[in-house]
Amino acid sequence: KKTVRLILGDQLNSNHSWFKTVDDSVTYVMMEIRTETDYASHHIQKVVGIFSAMRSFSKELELNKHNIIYINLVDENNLQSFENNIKNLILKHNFTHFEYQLPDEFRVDEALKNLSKVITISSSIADSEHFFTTRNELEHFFEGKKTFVMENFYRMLRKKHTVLMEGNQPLTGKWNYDSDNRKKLPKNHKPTPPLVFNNNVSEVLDEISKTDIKTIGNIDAVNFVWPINREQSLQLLDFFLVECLPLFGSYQDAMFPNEWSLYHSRLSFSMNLKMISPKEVIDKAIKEWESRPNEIEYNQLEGFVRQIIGWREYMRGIYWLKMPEYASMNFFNNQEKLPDWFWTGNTKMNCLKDTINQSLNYAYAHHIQRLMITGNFALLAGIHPDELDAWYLGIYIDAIEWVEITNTRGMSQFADGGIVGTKPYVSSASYIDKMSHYCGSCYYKKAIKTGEKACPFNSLYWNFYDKNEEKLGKNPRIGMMYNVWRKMQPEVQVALLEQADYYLKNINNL
Ligand code: FAD
Ligand code: DLZ
Ligand code: SF4
Repeated sequence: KKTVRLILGDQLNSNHSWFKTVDDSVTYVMMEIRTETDYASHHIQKVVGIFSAMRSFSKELELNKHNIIYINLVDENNLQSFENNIKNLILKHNFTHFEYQLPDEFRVDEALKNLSKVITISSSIADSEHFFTTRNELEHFFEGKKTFVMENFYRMLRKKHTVLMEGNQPLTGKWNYDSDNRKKLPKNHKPTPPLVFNNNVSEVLDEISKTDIKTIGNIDAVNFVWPINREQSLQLLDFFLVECLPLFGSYQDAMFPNEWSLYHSRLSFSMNLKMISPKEVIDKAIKEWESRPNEIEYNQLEGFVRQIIGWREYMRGIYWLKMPEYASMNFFNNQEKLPDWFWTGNTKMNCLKDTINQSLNYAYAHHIQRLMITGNFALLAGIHPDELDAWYLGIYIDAIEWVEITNTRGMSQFADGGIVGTKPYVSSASYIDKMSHYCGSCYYKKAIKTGEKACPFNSLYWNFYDKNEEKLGKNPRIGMMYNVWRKMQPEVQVALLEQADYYLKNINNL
């Protein structure tokens, strides 16, 4: 028996049982290919980061004496797709068995299932041994239910995996600390500067530059900031635990100009590529909290654990339950194009300028920027969810479809009509001002609703509710907003709608 095992670019899990023993009859294969670089206009840091991490992983396997074939992007005999390269290798090396790990993306899953059917050798599938849940666990959990409440799924997983439990009860008796975790950053507070890695990735960048791969964003190839192997990922985790965890929850929803990561962990890239596992991240966070009882309050820890064991697993479950239909859902029937400045940051709106510029510079924005700045604006402006998915799938270093699309179409755009969220996340300037320091230095005025320099979020907000009344009016969580809207004088309503209309017609000049 001669086995070939495929490792995808987001399966860099060195603790996988595949690697426990060295078997000379097994050959691993990894490949840098155009089907993967071209399904979105990826940020250059995303392509460089993934390739660098893949190369580093393959070297590690080699050092551990595993047989490995690594196909470089520019290799002459690279056939540029999983299917064609695998077929070619089977012929060339006379492999008799093909194995792969469950992919996390629907498209790749279909492609590999299909490949297994068309090749003449046998094949088998292994689990990726990364998540707390299986693909279908969420589906079973919510069987027969009309709604999919994240909180319930999260609580079940806390119990099932005995995370922060005291018998059958949550530690402290309380499950949810969200209400403690919504503070604005004090004006003079200087957050800890983020740990960055000064990786030299010029070689990878040069090879990509030789091709016609379309990328977006900026890169410093001699000081590449992202972790590109397990060791650096663990360093980033340690840095987070020591420096950021004590304030993680408090400032989870805070935004500050030119502060691109605040107290966030930036571990999504490492976790999504499986260089580190969610279990080890959570276990270490709990240990840290136990060892520094006077410094780390429980709400900070619970806020972090809920993101990983809660939101991350939940989104994966929704993805496998709802794909492929999910990718074409458009509840509001939004049809507009993304404004040009989403690709340049060239807008006078300070919150959007800061969020987009940092996304172009670092391939990263933290959750509330993605949700309440770019996502919020796009929903208010009626942007087509396809346009937005393409943007989010390209621009962020951690963007893999299973977690990108559920957050974008679901949580942020409500395009799924309320599977992931109970109401659309939209706001006027007042929320943005409450959570950030963007408005003070903005060209637009946060308190003005119509007329010159009126903040666009204000009129677009009411325009959104007005336009979607048929779809939202009956939602009990939104009814209050409609009461406010209906109580406004007709001339005030008209002025707001005219202002919104003007901004939408001139969207590229905002
Ligand atoms: P932290 O704030 O430090 O949180 C810790 C970890 O919790 C993250 O690393 C992540 O693994 C997990 N997490 C937190 N929130 C979520 C969430 N909503 N869904 C799933 N996991 C979560 N996350 C991605 O990993 N890839 C994406 O492509 C992606 N696209 C998004 C698009 C939109 C419109 C929105 C609103 C959110 C998106 N998210 C995505 C979720 C979240 O914003 C990122 O996981 C987070 O910002 C990553 O930064 P961090 O590691 O510093 O997170
Ligand atoms: C995102 C990405 C990119 C840009 N390039 C590659 C690649 O060349 N080879 C590869 O194996 N994987 C790549 N990936 C990640 C894949 O798209 C990812 O494995 C699938 O989305 C499965 O989740
Ligand atoms: Fe953003 Fe409006 Fe505040 Fe400017 S005033 S930063 S556009 S919310």
